[in-house]
Amino acid sequence: AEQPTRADRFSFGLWTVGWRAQDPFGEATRPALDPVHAVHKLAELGAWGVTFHDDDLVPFGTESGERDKRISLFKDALEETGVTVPMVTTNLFTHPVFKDGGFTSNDRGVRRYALRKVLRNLDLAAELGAKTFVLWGGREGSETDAAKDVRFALDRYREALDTLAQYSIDQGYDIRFALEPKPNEPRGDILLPTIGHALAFISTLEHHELVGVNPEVGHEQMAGLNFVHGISQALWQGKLFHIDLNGQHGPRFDQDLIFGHGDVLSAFFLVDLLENGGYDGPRHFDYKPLRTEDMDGVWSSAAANMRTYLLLKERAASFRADPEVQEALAAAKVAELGLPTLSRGETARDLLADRSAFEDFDVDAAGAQGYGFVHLSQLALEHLLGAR
Ligand code: GLT
Ligand code: MN
Ligand code: MN
Ligand code: MN
Repeated sequence: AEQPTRADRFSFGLWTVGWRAQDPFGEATRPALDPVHAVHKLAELGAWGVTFHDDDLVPFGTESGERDKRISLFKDALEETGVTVPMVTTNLFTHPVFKDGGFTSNDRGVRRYALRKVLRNLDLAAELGAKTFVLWGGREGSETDAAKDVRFALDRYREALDTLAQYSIDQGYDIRFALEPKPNEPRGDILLPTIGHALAFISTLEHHELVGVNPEVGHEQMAGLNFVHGISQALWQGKLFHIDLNGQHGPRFDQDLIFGHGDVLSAFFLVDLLENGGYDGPRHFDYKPLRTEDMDGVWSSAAANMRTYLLLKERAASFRADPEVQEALAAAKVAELGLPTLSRGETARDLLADRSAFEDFDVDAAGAQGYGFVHLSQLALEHLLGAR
C-alpha cells in the first residue's frame, strides 16, 4: 500500500527535484536537471503529474524557435510516460525586472510586461491540458511601508486577476486560478500573506468563482497558523483548488522540507482531512531536496514524500476504524457540532421563550463536564506512532 500508483494523484513541480540548492550563502551543489529526464524519473517512482513554471521548462528570454523545440520534447516525454500536467504556474520573481513585483510593481510598464508573460503561459497551460493555474506572488510586497500603497497594490492585483480570468473565459479555456499565500520571503512582507487574506481578496474579484487558493503547509506555519484549520476553511468555502504539501519547523525561513518531516502530527490530521473531507485534487509536493544530497538523494526524497503521504493515509484509516476511537469521538461530542444550534424553524424569539435554554439551564453542570479531548488526542498520536 506504500507503493504509489497513478490513482494516488501525486504530482511534483519541476523546480522541486530540479532545485540545484543554491541559497543566499552558497552555490548550487547539484547539476541542472533536464525536464525530460525528470518526467521519466517521476513516472518511474509512481508519480501521476508534473507541474512547472514557464521558466523551468524554457529559460527566461529563450527565443521562440528554441522554446517550441523544448516544449515539444517535453510533450513527447509526457506521452511516453503517461504523466499529466495538472497545473502550471508562472515565474514573476526571479528576473530583476520583477524586483518590485509583477502585477503590483509600482512601475506600470513592468505590470504590463508581467501580464503579457502570464497570458502567454496561460496559453501553454491550456495547450497541455492543465486545469489549474497557480499564482504565487513572492515579489508582490515590500520591505518598507513608505514605498507601497497597499490599497493601490490590491487594486492592481485584482485588475490582473480580472484580466486573466476574462481572457481565459474568452478563449474557452477550462482553467481555474489558485493564489498561493506566503507571509514573507523573498519580500519583507508579501501581499495576501495567509489563506484568510487570500479568501477575503478573492471575494472581491469579478470572476471570483474561477479563483481559489493553493495553500502550502510551510507557508501558513511560517505565520504561526494551524494549516489544518486553514485548509478546512478553504474546503468549507469551496476554494481548495490545489495544495502544496511539504514540511516546516514553525516560524523561520521557508524550509520546504519533505512532507511529514516538519510537524508530523499536523501532517497526520491534514491527510485525514484531505482523504475524508471531499478534496479530490492533486496531492502536489512543493519541497526542496536537502542541499546535502546528490541526485540519488533527490530521487529518494521524491519517493519519501509519496511514501510518507501513503503511510499517514493508512494511519488515519486505522485511527478512524478503531472502536475505541469511535467511542472517544462520541464521548467528545465531535459529531454533535454538526447539529444546528436552533431546531428546524426555530427563531431567536422561540429561543428566548425556551426556559430550558437559559433560565433552567444548569451552567454549573455544563461547566463541570469533561470533554475527553486528551484521550482522543492521545489515541490519534498512538495510531500515528504505530502503537495501535
Ligand atoms: C516558488 C515558491 C513556491 C511556489 C511556486 C509556485 S514558486 O518555488 O517557493 O512555494 O509554490 O509558483
Ligand atoms: Mn515554501
Ligand atoms: Mn518554495
Ligand atoms: Mn509552494
